[in-house]
Amino acid sequence: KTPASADTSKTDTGKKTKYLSQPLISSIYTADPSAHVFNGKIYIYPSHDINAGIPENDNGDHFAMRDYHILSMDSIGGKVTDNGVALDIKDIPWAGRQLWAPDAAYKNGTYYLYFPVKDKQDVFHIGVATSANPAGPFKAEPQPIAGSYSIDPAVFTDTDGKTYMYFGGIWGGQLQRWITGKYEPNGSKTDSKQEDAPAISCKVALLKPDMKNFDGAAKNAVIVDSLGKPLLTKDHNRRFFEGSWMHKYNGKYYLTYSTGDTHLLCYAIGNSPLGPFTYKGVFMKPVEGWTTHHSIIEIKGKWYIFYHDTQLSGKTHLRNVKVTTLEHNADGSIKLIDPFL
Ligand code: FUB
Repeated sequence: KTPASADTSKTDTGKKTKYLSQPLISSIYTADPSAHVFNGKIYIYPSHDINAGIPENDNGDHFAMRDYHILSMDSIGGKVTDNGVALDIKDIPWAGRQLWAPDAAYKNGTYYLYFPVKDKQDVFHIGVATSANPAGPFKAEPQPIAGSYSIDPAVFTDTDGKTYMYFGGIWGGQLQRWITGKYEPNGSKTDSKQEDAPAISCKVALLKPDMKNFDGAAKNAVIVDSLGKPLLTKDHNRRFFEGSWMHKYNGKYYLTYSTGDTHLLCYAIGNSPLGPFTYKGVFMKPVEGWTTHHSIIEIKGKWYIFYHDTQLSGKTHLRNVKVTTLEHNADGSIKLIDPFL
């Protein structure tokens, strides 16, 4: 394993390149960082990557994570604490395998950890666990959230107090197998395969006040082009793949997401948390490693993006989380971030 102090690596072009920022911790591998500020402290809810010895494939079987560790820090640049195991797959009654990217929320004295995991039939659903402490340990509910499916929950509470969950991911995330509303075990392994049809949308569901249930069925968070037409399946540089996040800036709703096989982080802006969202552009170039997954938060008037790459391991399933600044331009666009200097 490369020491955390190393700041160079070979890129695809074979050129030695400096990274924009350094891993937040090197004692364990972490990915998919969902950051929040609770009680004035920064908490990061990441995946905990491990080497399970499973060969890489397009289904993501090599991402065979088994628990979560929550990281915390008093300020950006401050000491990072690993708070130990917050939830173990063995304590989730319905779980089969693969604890993927989580997120968290707070309401009325309780912290909620939302997590995707495959059930015992190998179908991804999203579960919820609760704790009185933002760093856990968390206790999982006995069943997944009714009506939930696929991966990558991102939970956003609007200024009116309503909370929404954005979720979904195609390919290994199985979203393409839910097109009919029920799981098709023999459905496509990648996308819809209908290149000229609208791309599969990220999903959005309003949460009930108990934070443990959807208030009605999840809807499509549709991403449209500048003419108002939905992006198409073949538009791999712009269409949604996985890893959504929502932040509100100057009254507008920014849906940010990964394009997966083209490795970009893009943003689309809407006037409502339910969309539609108009595609605006790329805001982060590809990181080192296949996956790219982020969260965006505001701390004391400054905006930050938490993201991951594979600086420490050089292996796509052994990632490390990072943070850097994110800037909105005066016109509401987001300044393009290059993860390399
Ligand atoms: O960590 C497993 C998966 O990789 C996540 O769910 C995706 O967003 C990608 O980062």
